[in-house]
Amino acid sequence: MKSSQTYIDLEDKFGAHNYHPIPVVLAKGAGAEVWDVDGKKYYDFLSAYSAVNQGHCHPRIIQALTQQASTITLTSRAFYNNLLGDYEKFITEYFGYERVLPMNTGVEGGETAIKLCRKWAYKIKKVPQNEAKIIFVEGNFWGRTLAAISSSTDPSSTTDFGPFMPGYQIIPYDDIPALELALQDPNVAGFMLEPIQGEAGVKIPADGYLKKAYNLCKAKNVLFIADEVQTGIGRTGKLLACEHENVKPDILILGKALSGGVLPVSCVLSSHEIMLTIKPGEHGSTFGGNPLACAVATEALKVLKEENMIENAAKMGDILRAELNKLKSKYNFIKLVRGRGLLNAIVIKESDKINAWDICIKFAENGLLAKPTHGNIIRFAPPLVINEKQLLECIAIIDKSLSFFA
Ligand code: IF1
Repeated sequence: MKSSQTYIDLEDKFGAHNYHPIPVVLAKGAGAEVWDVDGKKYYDFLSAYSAVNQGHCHPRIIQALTQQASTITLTSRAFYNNLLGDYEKFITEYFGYERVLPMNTGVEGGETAIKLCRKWAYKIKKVPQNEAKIIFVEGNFWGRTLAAISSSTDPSSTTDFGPFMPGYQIIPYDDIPALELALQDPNVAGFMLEPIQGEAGVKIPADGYLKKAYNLCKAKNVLFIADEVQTGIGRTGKLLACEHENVKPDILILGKALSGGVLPVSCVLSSHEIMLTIKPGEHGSTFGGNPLACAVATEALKVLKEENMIENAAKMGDILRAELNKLKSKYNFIKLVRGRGLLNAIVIKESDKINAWDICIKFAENGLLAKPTHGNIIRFAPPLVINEKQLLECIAIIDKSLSFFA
């Protein structure tokens, strides 16, 4: 059997160096737990960046996968397949939208949303050709393509990758007056944001921000585009994070947990009016809407509701934050605890003695996997299937690990 270091060395030697992982080599997963190549067990507090909300290798999703995989996997959209129509009916009813456009990765969902918004701007809103503008907020993250990084304010995403996409305006996050000002431009077609910023460090806007922003967009005939790739599908204790403020986006982007982390599956949901502005041949993808993805996504959405994962996320999230707040009183280097449902983070007061990376290494030693973001923030986002007993075990691991730095 190869040692962990052998696998790490192979990646180091033959792979691109575009990641800096925690030095743990995972080989198996089930529910909220994963095992490394030596058989050591960990609780997964990242959930593959919220893609495995339904837990690792959920038996029903894997059953749907294997059954469909041995029947037919990919037909392309040059022909119809016998799953796509049922899936489209199912997912639109599930989220309360009229139409869906299936894609694969989250970033393609974002690209699709922006193309739809621009098309709508020219065809329906009658913005002059090539003048349509999309507003983004500072700290946004929606992937790594050139269109996505063109809206980024993070130098590690943008440096030496220019030139960038025109037609964007970036305003401060959680700032209603800034949005009001930006919306004075009649060529604004859309406002795109994450209802809770993930990559920025689980940043929750002030109460009422989403609702006010939505109403301002409506008043100016501007599309409200929600990137719920990370926040959606039960993660925050509601099916969608926008539901916390009763906002229904004009365009909704989903990805990650749409497949339970089994395959890259994403989609954009919207209305007849917006969706039908794109005509045959104007947008698509080889794998989008493939039968395997349809089978997997349908089952992933079914288990989420049938196994009450959304309610569990709300309940476990409340317990997790209550316990983390107790630890905050115990360890003065924890500056802040924040989150909703099972999308949470702690902010570390860094010093020459303490940093988030070392804390995560200690967590891993003690059997819990988490990853720092933006230096001093640690995200806590276990699969939504975690139970109370497991969660309390995790709190004990976190406590024990933090005590090492006290
Ligand atoms: C990486 C973070 C998470 C996303 C939102 C779209 C996408 C993402 C809100 C694109 C992707 C990722 C990608 C991952 C790290 C990651 C991430 F650390 F950056 F903040 F999830 F928390 N919209 N998020 O968060 O989806 O194309 O990747 O399927 O390694 O870059 P994708």
